Amino acid sequence: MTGAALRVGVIGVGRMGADHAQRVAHRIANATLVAVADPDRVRAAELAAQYDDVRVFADPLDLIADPRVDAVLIVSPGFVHEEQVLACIAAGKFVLCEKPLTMDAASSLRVVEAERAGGRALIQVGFMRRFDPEYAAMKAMLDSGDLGRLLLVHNIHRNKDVPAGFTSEMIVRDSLVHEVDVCRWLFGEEITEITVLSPAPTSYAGEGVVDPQVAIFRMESGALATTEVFAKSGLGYEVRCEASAERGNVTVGLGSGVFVRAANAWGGAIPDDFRARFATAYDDEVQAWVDASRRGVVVGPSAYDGYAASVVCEAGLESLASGSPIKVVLS
Ligand code: ISE
Repeated sequence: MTGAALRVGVIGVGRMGADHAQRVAHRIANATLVAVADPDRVRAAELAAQYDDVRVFADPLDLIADPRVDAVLIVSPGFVHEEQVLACIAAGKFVLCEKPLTMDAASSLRVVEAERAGGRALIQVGFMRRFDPEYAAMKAMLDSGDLGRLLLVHNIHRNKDVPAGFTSEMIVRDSLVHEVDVCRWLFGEEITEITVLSPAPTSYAGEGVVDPQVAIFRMESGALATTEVFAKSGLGYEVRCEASAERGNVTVGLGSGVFVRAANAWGGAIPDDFRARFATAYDDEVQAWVDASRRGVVVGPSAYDGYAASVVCEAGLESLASGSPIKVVLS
């Protein structure tokens, strides 16, 4: 591509789709928001009306096929990702697909194979924590070797609340999937076994929902990682990670940036949700995607990373149902 801005179409106009549309329109260099698509055409039109010259499609496949769209940001629900990502591959368009890549291992593998068959990497998966400045600094610190070998990782992932209908399976596939990627990335190894335990549920848990959950990953080297994943913690959005290595440890997500003393209390604010906590990570992720797409390459989490996370989550769901450790087998 030449010096022209990347013409981006956004599929899905829910809260994260609207957030990404705003980002592309106002905060990302060398990109233009040119189209939005959603089966809820009215909502899509309302979003488009906030910007100049943004076309509206009810059918996402029409947006993908539009020759005036160079690259596609998929922010639709996971169960339609496979069809949409495959259409982007067929159209030869770069795509940033929000997690999960697809709903299960078999469909994620189909995506990986379709991309390979096309002979060209086109897919980045939206594991934005890799772009968060704190997570990136932790990764660099661990990779420097100064702290010795990484032995243990402890993650905390708490949502204040989740939309109605958020199931136990979604806690694994939509929330825990981030820690699956974080651990594969920090260790630079695959997860070989997953156990998902069901602690006593919060009384605010949805009907029949296992909330919170505790996941244990066994890594190839034998190292372990733990994650508390909580859908309705009630408090605020909290994501922390502590990595314990042979000669020290690194913690991110303490949120100790701004310290306030007021109203007989001291401390700082806890954000309501991930859009605020990870705003910089999302900006940097989308900018990296735009820059790479303009150069004709893919950076960041790949389709294979999305596939590996799907395999781990599928095993995690089996473990959630049985309470037993489940081996993770990648093709
Ligand atoms: C949500 O879908 C996200 O992707 C957030 O990053 C995650 O923290 C949250 O748990 C998910 O529900």
